[in-house]
Order: sequence, then structure tokens, then C-alpha cells
Amino acid sequence: MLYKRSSQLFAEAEKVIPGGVNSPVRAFKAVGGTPIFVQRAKGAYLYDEDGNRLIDYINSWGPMILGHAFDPVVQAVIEKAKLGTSFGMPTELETQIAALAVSMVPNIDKIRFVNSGTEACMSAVRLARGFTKKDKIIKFAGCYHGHSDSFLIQAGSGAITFGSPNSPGVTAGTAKDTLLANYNDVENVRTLIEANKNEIAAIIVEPVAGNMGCIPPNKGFLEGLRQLCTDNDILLIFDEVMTGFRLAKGGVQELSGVNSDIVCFGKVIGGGLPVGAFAARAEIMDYLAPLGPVYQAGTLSGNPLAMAAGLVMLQTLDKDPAIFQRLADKTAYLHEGIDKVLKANNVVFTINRIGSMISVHFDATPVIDFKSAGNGDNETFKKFFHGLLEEGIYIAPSAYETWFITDALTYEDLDFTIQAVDKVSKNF
Ligand code: KE4
Repeated sequence: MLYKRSSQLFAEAEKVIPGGVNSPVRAFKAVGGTPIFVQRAKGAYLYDEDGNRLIDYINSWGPMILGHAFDPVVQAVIEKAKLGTSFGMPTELETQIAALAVSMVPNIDKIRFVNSGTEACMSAVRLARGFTKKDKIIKFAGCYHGHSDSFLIQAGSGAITFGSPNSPGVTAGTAKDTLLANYNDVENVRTLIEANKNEIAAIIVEPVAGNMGCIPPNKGFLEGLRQLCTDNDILLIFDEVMTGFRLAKGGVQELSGVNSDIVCFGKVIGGGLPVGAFAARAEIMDYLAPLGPVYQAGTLSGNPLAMAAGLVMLQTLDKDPAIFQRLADKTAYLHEGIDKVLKANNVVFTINRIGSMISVHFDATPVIDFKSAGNGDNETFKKFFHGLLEEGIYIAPSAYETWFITDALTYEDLDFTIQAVDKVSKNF
């Protein structure tokens, strides 16, 4: 594979964009080399500026669950753009997608749309603090809820790569209100609650972690958090920016049967356009301006293009709930195939998977939290990443990320991927 044009474009980009990218994880810092510049994408495939076709296992970090340039979404955006791109005034479309989302997700009465997952999680925490009149929050080491100050404390995703889980610029005043717990460790959370009696407004958690690789909750973890929140007047926030409308129509609340008090969305809900959202029962959501005292706003929140894309995306998923099983079956097939060839090549690894999320870790111990996620052999991961890239397969450029399976993938694509993993791992 040649990446001459991407390298040239990256050099140009670095002159006018910090690090040449608009989001750090794209810079390949965890794996080395220069980022791939994409020219276009369709279905399960990316086409880069050097004419290479790549099977895409990232899918814009989750949104492209139906494949890139999904025709109904594209058509909806084109038609809507002809009627104006933003008004800063209410439109019927926002009510339509809000009503559909509320019908698909359990335990929510109302939803507020914003422009990113960060904005959704940031707003959800402010709402929880306003509603409970308490200041502190608990987050989990290795979980990532976007780049709002309160969350950049032992954050996951790209923040781990840069070895700056506590980013400069986050004040001590902010950091003191964020308590850190260990994922999958209910007793650790109980201890924190006891030590901060009546001061904790919310626990925010990725109910399936996707920013330290993919880490499903251990049995009893979410149930334990639910009980602790109920017993201590703490709001439980499920950050379902990755898992919402991906793991099930109703996300992890549906899968686990555990109800959060507030749920955050992003990625799939926008169909590839900038959309985030947060939702809860009316008693909580009505605390938001203009009804209630908690202020939250956005010029482009609910804009027609993003709503048009998101509405078609949710309508498609709502009408075809079998897609979630199809995605899970494809992911299981991929898992079994990769497992078989890595074992045959005597590679030390473990694979985590749930629904259409999967991650490969080059370590023998189970990956259940931030600490164990850090045990993987990154040199092997780099060989894995670049070896697959050479074979025309694009996985996350970091061991701390999850692969996102798209329904556009065929079983031939999966077989091709498994064969590539076999070839690449022979010389680990
Ligand atoms: P955005 O602000 O990037 O739309 O969403 C933040 C966010 C919130 N919550 C969860 C669970 C998330 O995974 C994310 C963003 N995910 C990363 C991928 N690990 C986005 C990729 C990037 O930062 O470029």
C-alpha cells in the first residue's frame, strides 16, 4: 500500500491545523506513521487519497452502523439542504426525531439535542448537579465522556494515548469535584460514596466501556451502581454515546434491564452528522431552561440537516430490529475467526466482544478495567495495526479503542479480514 498522497496532505495539514488533525486520536500517535486521508467512502469501504480501498472497522467511531453514504440518509440530507440548513428556530423535524427516540429507548420521557457526545455528557452532568443540588460526580478510570473539563480525569480514548489523562488546563477546582473509581468494581464506588456522604450528584458510566478497548460490564456491576444511586439520592448517568442505537434499539438499558436516570447519546443518533443528545424522565428534563433553572443551549442544536440524517437512521433501525442480531452474528463470526488464527500462530491475546463492538488485546489476562487494559503489548498492536493496513483493513489506531461493526460488511469481507489477521500474525 502506498500512502504518498496522504503523507503530502498531512504535511500541508500540519501547517494550519494543530497536529494536522481536528481530533487527536486520528493522528496515529499510538501506532506511529502518518494518518490516512480519506477521499470518499461507501458501505463498508473507505477509499483513500492514494487510491487504496480499505475495509473500515471504525466507521467514524460508531455512526456508520448501516455503512458509509447510506443512500436514504444521503438523500434526506440533500433534500433538506435545499430548504435551508439552519434557522435557529424550532422545526417539526425535531419533534419527529425526539418522539421516535423516546419510543425506542426505555425509561425516558424527553430528550434534548445537542451537537456532540461531549456536549451531551457535559449537559447531563450539569443537569444532575442542578437537579440534586450537589457538586461531585464519580467517573471511572479509562472511561471517556468527551473533552469537557470535568471528564478529563483519567479519561480513556485518545487522552490515554497522550499520557495526559489529567489534561493541562483543567483546574484543581474542577478536578476536586470529579471522583475516580475502578470500572467493574462496585465496592470501590461504595467506598467513595461513604467518604463523600451527601455530596455526590451523579455517577457517569459507559455501561459498556468502549474507550479502553471494549469492556462489557461484569455481572452485577450495573445493578450495583443502580442500587447505590437509589440508596444515596445519586443520579445514574449512562453514557450511551457509543452503545445507544448500536447494541440494541433501546441500548444497554434494554439489554441489561438496568435503568439509568439520564442517558446520553451521540454517533448513531446523528447518522454521521454532528448530533448528541441527553434524555431522562420528565421530572429531570423539565429542570432544563427555558422550563427550569439549569441553563443549556446551542445555535445549531436540532439543525435540520443533522435531524434529517438522524431521523432516517433511527427510522431504519426502528423498522428493522433484526439488524442488531445480524450485527452481533457478524461480530461473533469475526471473533471466532480471529481467535482461531491467532491461537494457531501462538499469539498471546484476549478478545472482548459484545454486540457489534469488539477489541483485540495482546495480553493473556482478562481486560476488565483501565489497569488490565494497559497490560497489552503495544509493539505487537502496532504490528497488528500496520500489518492489517497493508492488507487493506483499517482498525482503530490505538489499543484503547473499540472496533465498530457495520451492517454493510459481508461475510466475504470478514473472511478476508480473518485471512489477513492470519497472515499478519505469523511473524509477530
Ligand atoms: P464526541 O464529543 O467526540 O462526539 O463524543 C464524546 C464521547 C462521549 N462518550 C463516549 C462513550 C465516547 O466514546 C465519546 C467519543 N468517542 C471517541 C472514540 N473513542 C471519539 C473519537 C475522537 O475523539 O475523535
